[in-house]
Amino acid sequence: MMQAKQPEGRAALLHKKNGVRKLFAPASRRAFQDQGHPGRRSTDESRPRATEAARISAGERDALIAGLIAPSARLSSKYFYDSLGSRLFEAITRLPEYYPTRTEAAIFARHAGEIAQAAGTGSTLIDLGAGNCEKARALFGALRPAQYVAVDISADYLREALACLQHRHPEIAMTAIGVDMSAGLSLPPSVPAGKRLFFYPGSSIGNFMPEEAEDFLAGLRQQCDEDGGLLIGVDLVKDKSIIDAAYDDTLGVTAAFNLNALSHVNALLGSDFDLRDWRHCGFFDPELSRVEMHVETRLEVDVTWPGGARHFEAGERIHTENSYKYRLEDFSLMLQRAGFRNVRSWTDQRNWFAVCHASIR
Ligand code: AVI
Repeated sequence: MMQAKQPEGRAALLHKKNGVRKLFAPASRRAFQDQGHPGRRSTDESRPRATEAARISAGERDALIAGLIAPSARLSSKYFYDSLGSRLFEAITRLPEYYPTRTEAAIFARHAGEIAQAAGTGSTLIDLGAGNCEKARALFGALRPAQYVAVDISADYLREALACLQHRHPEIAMTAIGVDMSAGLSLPPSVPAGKRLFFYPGSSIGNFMPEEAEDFLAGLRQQCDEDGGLLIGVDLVKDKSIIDAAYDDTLGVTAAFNLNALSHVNALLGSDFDLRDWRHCGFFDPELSRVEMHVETRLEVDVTWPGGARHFEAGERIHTENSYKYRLEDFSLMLQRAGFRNVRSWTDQRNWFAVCHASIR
């Protein structure tokens, strides 16, 4: 569903769509008793209960509650990205342990010329999950896009970032689209059909289940004319200790990012998750080739929201995210199954991360 045009001018065509992400595989559960928090903390009136239950559709609310009350509780990773969550994610990207962002940036910097040769110049650069728009901005010099379309779930954050970028690059036409891409992406008619270069950096593709990832890529393929293409970053399989550290950092920023999803849910649902009752849990599962993130109760708790409630045992988890790590050969095959051709890839010296370009013809 499209929203009305925003008043801020070129950089502010915002569209919003409430989509429901397919749910992830059931989270594992384990019995756990935290010695530091014995006994049970029950809900009480002294806890803050957020009342900003306005920005959620009935369908999204139902899906959210269905996840919370499922035997293995789950929460879509889209709930990470309220305004604070987007800033916490930005902080994650600067952590010493979180290698993907700086590794990818180094690949872009080192191979910008070859990437531009493969991708061409003068295209409509469609930045999926644009965030602060920094990654695309760094490529403006090499790719020289005619138009820049920034897409992100956090519309407020995007609007700020794009307003600033438009000021610095008045020569590039810019459009912001606030949309939950996990439900699929449909671009407004103002985005030219020809010469579309989809830009999907950061290994966000890893946050889809593999079959969903392939569908998503095939959907992008459908939205390209023959002269279109895709420039995408993907995190590669590597030693577990490196990945574990990236998703459970010493400063606790990833923990804050994960737990903040519960605050966001409180604001949307009017629920009373008390963040003091929950801890962060993030680890790489080599068998499934994915990082799993969960929030886990420190003790037995009851969570309530208008019209419903859920009891959680001590040590019970809510599965909040998967982040798949690929072997480059497998990812290249996935691109081809999705309908892309001429896959070219660039990696760092340690083979930790890959940037791929693929075309249509
Ligand atoms: C956005 N996405 C690619 C990040 C990732 O690495 O899967 C999200 C994230 N979750 C924890 N840290 C970062």
